[in-house]
Amino acid sequence: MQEQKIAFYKGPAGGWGALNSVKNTLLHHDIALKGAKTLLSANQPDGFDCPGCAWPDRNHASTFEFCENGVKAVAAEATARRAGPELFARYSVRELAQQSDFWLEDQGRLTHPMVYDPASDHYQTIAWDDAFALIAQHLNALPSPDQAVFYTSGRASNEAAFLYQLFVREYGTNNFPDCSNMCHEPSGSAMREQIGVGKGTVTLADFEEADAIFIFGQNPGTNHPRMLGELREAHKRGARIVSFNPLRERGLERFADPQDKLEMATLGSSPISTHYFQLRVGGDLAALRGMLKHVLEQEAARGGVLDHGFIAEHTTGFEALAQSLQDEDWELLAQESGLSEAQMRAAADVYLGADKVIACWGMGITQHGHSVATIQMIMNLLLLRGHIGRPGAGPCPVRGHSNVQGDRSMGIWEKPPAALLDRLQEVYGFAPPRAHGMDTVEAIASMRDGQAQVFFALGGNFAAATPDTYETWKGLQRCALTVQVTTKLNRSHVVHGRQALLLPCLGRTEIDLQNGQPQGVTVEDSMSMVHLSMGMNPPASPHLLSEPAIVARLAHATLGARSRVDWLALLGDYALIRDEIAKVFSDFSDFNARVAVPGGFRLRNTASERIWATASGKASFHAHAVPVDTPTHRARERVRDQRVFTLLTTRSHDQYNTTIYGMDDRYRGVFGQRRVVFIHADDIRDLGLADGDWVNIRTVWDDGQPRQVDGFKLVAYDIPRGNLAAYYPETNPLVPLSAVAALAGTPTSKSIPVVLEPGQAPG
Ligand SMILES: Nc1nc2c(c(=O)[nH]1)N[C@H]1C(S)=C(S)[C@@H](COP(=O)(O)OP(=O)(O)OC[C@H]3O[C@@H](n4cnc5c(=O)[nH]c(N)nc54)[C@H](O)[C@@H]3O)O[C@H]1N2
Ligand SMILES: Nc1nc2c(c(=O)[nH]1)N[C@H]1C(S)=C(S)[C@@H](COP(=O)(O)OP(=O)(O)OC[C@H]3O[C@@H](n4cnc5c(=O)[nH]c(N)nc54)[C@H](O)[C@@H]3O)O[C@H]1N2
Ligand SMILES: [Mo]
Repeated sequence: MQEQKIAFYKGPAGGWGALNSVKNTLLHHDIALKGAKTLLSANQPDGFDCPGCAWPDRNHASTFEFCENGVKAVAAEATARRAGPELFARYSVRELAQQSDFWLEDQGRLTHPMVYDPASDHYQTIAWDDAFALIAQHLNALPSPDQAVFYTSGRASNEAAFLYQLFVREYGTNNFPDCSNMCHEPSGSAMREQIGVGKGTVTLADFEEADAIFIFGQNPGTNHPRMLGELREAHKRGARIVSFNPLRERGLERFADPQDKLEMATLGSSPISTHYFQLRVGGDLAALRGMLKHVLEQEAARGGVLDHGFIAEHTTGFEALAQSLQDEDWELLAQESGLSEAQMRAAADVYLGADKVIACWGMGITQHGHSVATIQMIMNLLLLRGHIGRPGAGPCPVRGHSNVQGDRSMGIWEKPPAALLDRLQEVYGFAPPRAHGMDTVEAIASMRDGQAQVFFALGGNFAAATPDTYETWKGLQRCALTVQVTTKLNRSHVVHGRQALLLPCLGRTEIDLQNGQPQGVTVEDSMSMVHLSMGMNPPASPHLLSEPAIVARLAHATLGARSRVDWLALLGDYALIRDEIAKVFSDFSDFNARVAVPGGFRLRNTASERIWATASGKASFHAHAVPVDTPTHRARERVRDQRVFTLLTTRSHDQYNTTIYGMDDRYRGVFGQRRVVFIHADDIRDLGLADGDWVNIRTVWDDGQPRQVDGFKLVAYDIPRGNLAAYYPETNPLVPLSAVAALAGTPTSKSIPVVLEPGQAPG
């Protein structure tokens, strides 16, 4: 077993640490030269799109952009390890369920379609056609199509996602819970209302021009490493980089580019952030109110601060916002944000000193009860000086999964706009269901309550990624059938319905042959660039099907002659699927020709042209008060005899969401372990405990249901008092199903009210 230690990390993000980690990854997966070739093709014009994250690529230039966590993602898929029928013969599902998430993933790629056999409690092989027939039989037997749930994880290609939503809507439901519900849903909700578009407006070219970049609640050193390259260049040009984060994240402080020979030879590194505001968890809204107040005060004092022309021509709601800030109380803002009045004013001065401002944000903003309001405050800040729809400026929600934005563009949405449904009806002649479907949290409740009966997942790991783990498990286990389209073994395969199928698919790095011709798929990155992705490795097994093939064959099996779509014909050539996409979505007109250009094309974004697709035809300011009645506030009212903390759950450096690559979190100094909880040293002392002691973590919630995880080690850390941080997914049992963001339904995984009690090392 690996040594467990806590050792403060002194090096920069990137650098030799990253190269060393890559070497170990390749060794572990037994990837030699083949791996090198694979890696060099990531994000290249004729290669595949890196499945790591949604950060865009620099012009698909000829040099390989080094990204440690991209390498881990690609290597995990290209691994030489296999989880074939022998594995399932050897272990019963009960035995598999006792293994760790790390162990399950580490068995390697699935090779055959498998069906659960209740008599032996083993998965057994099944022929593809029999698998599709079984699903079709279940779907067609349901009293209502709304009793089936179709989950999507954001790695699915545009082609797979388009066919999927078409099939499911022709079948008769809008039940499309997806990973976006747990991720950037609040960004979409906030921005659509405000600027008429639920996506960011900036491109990489804007990063070259910005003179201030604000980063709220995001850890790019781990989750979007290639973003550090942009930030480093911006810093070198003299741009201000302002981070808001309760934790001191190494990747936001210093970075060494492994491709910079001088930096590597001299052990040098570049600073990233010029300003670091270590605010309280959930304190961003208060901090933003402070910044806005300072901006308005400066306008009153010296004038010429606001972009009055922009405000008058392009916006509504300014007066109400100004009014609400007038009597705002600095003391309240300081108390709720954890920043002093001087710090909030200093942050606002950076904003005022810049002509071109970009604001980025991630999960530290979206996974709170008041996330939509916080995002609207970020947008307010940008709008005050017209930082949208001009070069070098704009909002930049940094998406997670590599095609999560594309999946939404393709119609994977439980609340489809009427225009999309009208168009589907026009093009295909069936009547799509009009009622909104269930999001992730609603789908869990429905399964748990015995209503939804069939759960189908196009990728992802529903059993581990979702909140209130045991509620989710009850739900999945109550289903008549669960189906997982997937590349590797995970928790969702061992927590299953009465009948269960594992359908193994090609990964994005693999060659996809249809009719003997290699097929490419398309993806859309976080900046609305759409491009082609061609796999180049031989498939992990000859029995795999592509995701489009699985969806099309399932649609054919389920809908048969009653379908208006010739599913199998579409499958023969993915260019035909793209023609269908172009028919339904005008933004994708001439799709095949436009995507044939290396690097692809950018989807139109009306807000970046200062055209506002909102009800009023203008962009809007929204005044939001500081929340003083959050779950933590309420828990502190109720629990007087114990200290109530706000727990944030986050990713380590060695994981991809629920996929655990390793047990280290290098930049935070944690090695060989994951059951740790970061806490301020004074809070440890006040609890009467010591650094390294074991604790149990218990949620304080109002439904009487116990939620607790046991055996976490206290790690004294640079984090505000009253706040805790621990890793996801181990802490998901703590997130109540009913704890969701207002107007977005996103689980509030970054603000869980909890108490700590002395515990023991896990046995
Ligand atoms: N290697 C790797 N890459 C990934 C992923 C991965 O797991 N591994 N996941 C992908 C996915 S799906 C996503 S969505 C993205 C996620 O990427 P991120 O958005 O970076 O998500 P987290 O790791 O959850 O980190 C959130 C950051 O927000 C901070 N934070 C927490 N609470 C608050 C708060 O209240 N206010 C502020 N200002 N900050 C806060 C945390 O300290 C942490 O630095 O990354 C994508 N890329
Ligand atoms: N507590 C807490 N919970 C969270 C979060 C948090 O920060 N804290 N973050 C949330 C966020 S932002 C997200 S996006 C969700 C993630 O939720 P999901 O997207 O559901 O989870 P992943 O872990 O990304 O899914 C990994 C699985 O996808 C499968 N897979 C990998 N590649 C492919 C492929 O090419 N095709 C197919 N079909 N399958 C593939 C593999 O079997 C792998 O086990 O989790 C959310 N949950
Ligand atoms: Mo995500």
